[in-house]
Amino acid sequence: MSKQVIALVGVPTDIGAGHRGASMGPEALRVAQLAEKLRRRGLNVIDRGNLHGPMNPWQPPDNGYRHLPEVIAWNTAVHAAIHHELQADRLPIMLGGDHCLAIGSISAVARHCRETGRKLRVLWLDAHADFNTSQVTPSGNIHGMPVACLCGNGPRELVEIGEHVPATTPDVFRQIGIRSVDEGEKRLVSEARVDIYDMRHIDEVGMKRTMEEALDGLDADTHLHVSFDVDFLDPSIAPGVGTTVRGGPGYREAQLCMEMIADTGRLGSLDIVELNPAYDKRNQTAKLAVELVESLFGKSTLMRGPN
Ligand code: EXY
Ligand code: MN
Ligand code: MN
Ligand code: MN
Repeated sequence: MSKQVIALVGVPTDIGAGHRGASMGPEALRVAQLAEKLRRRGLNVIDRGNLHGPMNPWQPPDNGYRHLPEVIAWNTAVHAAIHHELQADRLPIMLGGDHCLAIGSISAVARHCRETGRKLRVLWLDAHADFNTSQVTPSGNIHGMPVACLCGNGPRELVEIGEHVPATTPDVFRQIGIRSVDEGEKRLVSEARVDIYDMRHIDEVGMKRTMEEALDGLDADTHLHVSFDVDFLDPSIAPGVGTTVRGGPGYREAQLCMEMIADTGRLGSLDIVELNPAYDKRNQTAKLAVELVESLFGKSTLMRGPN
């Protein structure tokens, strides 16, 4: 991993969210020195700057979706940019932006895995399952739908972004930290048998065993993608998101989660999404996200090796 180049791709939009402000996420992560901190760890980091797309027209849902044409445009750009970095053997970090953008990034990762004959595993760190459809969504916000879209359940233009339809299947996902799932969405995740490690599971068996379970079965041919929705974290440590849900992992649990992912040596791509500076104080949530990403790239807070 150490020789690999990391490419930061900023995607400044809140097009899929129910609150404005995640569009400022990429800049907040830069202000928190994401690139510099990773470079200090000896990693080679290129910042590609930001992608461009339509502005947020802030309209009500139309046929169960808010801003569908704009969500398609942004995700088409994300798919192309992330696939480009993967083809050049770089490790892309998508700086969101809201979580609808994972449709573009993960469809690109899935396509790259098919092209290179690798297996895909996605760790979905989130308070939410993001498995809604237009029929069951309480909001029409597409950031509540990316996992469903990636598994073929969504509007045709989003489902087809990855060329291969569906882009991927529910069995590649491991969802961790889940504590807010809508009624209709519960039925859908259970029918699709999505592997969900909810907060009750983490409370009962601890983060260590949860991560051992979620990471079980990885091998040398596995590409591990982490989709890190910052609302995964407990709002007491991470207030800078639009969709806080109390009862999430605390600082040490989140660190352990990242450290155990780092230990696998299989991390191939990352999304950092839903960071919303409009809700933050003194950029503390961005700084915490950067600290956790440092752990994801091997900075242990424990005295087990070079820091
Ligand atoms: N499940 C709710 C909805 O679909 O409206 C909330 C979704 C929030 C999605 C966030 C960011 O992960
Ligand atoms: Mn590759
Ligand atoms: Mn999410
Ligand atoms: Mn969420």
